[in-house]
Amino acid sequence: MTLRHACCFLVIVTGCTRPKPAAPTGPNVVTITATEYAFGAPDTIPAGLTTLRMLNPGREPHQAFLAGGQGKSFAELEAAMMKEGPLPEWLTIPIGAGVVVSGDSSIVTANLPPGNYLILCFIPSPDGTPHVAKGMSRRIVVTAAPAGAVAAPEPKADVTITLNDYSFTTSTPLTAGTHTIRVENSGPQLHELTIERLAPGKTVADFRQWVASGMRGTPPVASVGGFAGLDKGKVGWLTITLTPGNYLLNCYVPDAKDGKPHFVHGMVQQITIS
Ligand SMILES: [Cu+2]
Repeated sequence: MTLRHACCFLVIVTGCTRPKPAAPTGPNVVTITATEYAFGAPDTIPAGLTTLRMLNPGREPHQAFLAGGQGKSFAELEAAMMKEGPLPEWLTIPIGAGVVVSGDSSIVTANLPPGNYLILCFIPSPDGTPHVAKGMSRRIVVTAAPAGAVAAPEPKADVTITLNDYSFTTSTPLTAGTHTIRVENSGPQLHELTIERLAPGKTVADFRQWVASGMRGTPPVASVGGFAGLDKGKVGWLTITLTPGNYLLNCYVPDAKDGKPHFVHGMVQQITIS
């Protein structure tokens, strides 16, 4: 064997035995920090199964959801998200941390397709202005996963909540403690899962009455977290710790047809956690 041949041989052998890229043991973890009125986040993240760790060191409650659309520019996304009424048909929200109160945090997981996204917060300030109008919008690019990348295993869930037009279906009653909830949107449109604690003595009827009165005065509910936005046919995971009490499962997404929040169409359900 000549030296040249030996080299080729070595190259071939090395090529054959090069280990395959190791399968990730879990989702890619991305930290988003929400304050008044801005997000701290990376500019670019890879596509694939992603966990958003949302921290709120601010004073007001915040949310953080990713809004995109296939082939859409940042300018197109920004113009669409500042408009009121029904959301554009092309809009996609693959992941989002529901309302997180001051000093709290949230963990949500979902598969992120590549594209341009805005990280957004629509929670209103005490003056009624949604945070997005105060500048709470940040661009983030999700880049395509490298060829041959191995998908991370899905989180293990102990309960499934299915979102429908216009209801929630829970596979097994929620109990006190920490749960990873598998959230499935069976469509036919975008929905969300917001978990709200009812104030002592209050019921879903008080919530409806509060809405009917223009949401004035002390709200009968306080959000404890949720999965903000989930495209139809998609699945996400919400890890949350719940304490005993009366709660609402709620959806505030504006309807695709009339622009009214989904709870107006009946997508609000009272549950008791013990
Ligand atoms: Cu909904």
